[in-house]
Amino acid sequence: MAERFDRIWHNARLATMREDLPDLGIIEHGLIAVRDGRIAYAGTQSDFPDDADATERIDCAGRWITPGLVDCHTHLVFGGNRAHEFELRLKGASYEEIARAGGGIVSTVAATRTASEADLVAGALPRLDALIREGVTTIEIKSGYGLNTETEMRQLSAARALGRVRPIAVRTSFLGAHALPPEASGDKDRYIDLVCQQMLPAVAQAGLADAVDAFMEGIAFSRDQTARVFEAATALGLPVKLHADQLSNLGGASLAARYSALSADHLEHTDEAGAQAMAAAGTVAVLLPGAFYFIRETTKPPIESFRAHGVKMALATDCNPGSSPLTSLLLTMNMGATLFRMTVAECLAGVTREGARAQGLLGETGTLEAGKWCDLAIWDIERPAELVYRIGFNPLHSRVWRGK
Ligand code: DI6
Ligand code: FE
Repeated sequence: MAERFDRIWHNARLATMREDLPDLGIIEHGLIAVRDGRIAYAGTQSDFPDDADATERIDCAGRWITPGLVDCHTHLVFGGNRAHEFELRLKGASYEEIARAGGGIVSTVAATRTASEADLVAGALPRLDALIREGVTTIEIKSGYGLNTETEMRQLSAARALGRVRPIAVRTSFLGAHALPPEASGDKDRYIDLVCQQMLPAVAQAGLADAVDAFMEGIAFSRDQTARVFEAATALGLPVKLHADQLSNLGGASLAARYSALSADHLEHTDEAGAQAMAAAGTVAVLLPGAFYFIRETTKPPIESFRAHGVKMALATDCNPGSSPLTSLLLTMNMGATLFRMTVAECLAGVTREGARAQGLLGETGTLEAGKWCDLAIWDIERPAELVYRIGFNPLHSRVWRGK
């Protein structure tokens, strides 16, 4: 009896991103079949049974299909914006001057605290829609602009709500240890107590976080304070990740590796030992060229060292109002290639397979393989390099989420 499928895309060129195939895992005369929202077949057209039965057949006319894109590091949900601060910076104002004038991260915290959940969802939707228009099917969204239990939970709840009003998989990360709120009066240790003893248990109890993140930096939290957050997360069974070595090398990469972090992110100042530790722990390097570009950083992440040690590299937007107001993964790939000298294959893997791995979702998405969610991006391009090469051009033909 002929096998039944819900839908078939034929006459397609597949960049499967499969790890067992070289480069992009290209299949020239490819076909994808879906059943119940999962890929039932992704391979050559000639190996697919002729007599297969499908409710719908879509002729791709030779278009390319990649896995739906994954943005594995965003701060998509926040109140207000910081365009005014950007103007002041262009006129020469320093970070300190802006902070003293009520700007910086504290201004986003104030705007987020006064926003309702509906306000936060409405504010994030245009950003989310911009990403969706480029084929993003899975996104990570962090808290970190509430810095008290109530607002952190509202931010995470808004992130979950986004996944209900749009066809996209949302994974949330609790980032209570992002910055010190004004009411903490400079006492970072006491604030970390609050994060570990009150905020994190409440967030975990409500099932609002899929992972726990922290910002380890001179201007944020120390190695010891970060380790305390990681201990608390681990005790609650939540995986960790880290904003590491962005502005200075405090050994963030190796701390993340010690806690088997899903990912360590930014990494501009990571050293050889950090790269080695990440490789041994299987911690993914999430590179964020948008933030590098926007704050005019000049030290690049140690790409050569990551390659040499076999550290997996993902690329993400880091969409946030202060250091990366970026809502394009296509532009992120171009920046990964131009600013960090990543190859086309590395850039494409960075927004698909490795982005999925960085979220612990490689079993569900990130490559075109039977059994995974049928999340696809179908492109009007002649060769995959076009996705990385063009600047500000979106060749997405259509986007498929869970087979639809
Ligand atoms: N790293 C950054 O660059 C941003 N957060 C972080 O952890 C800055 C966030 C902001 O300025 O709003
Ligand atoms: Fe970030």
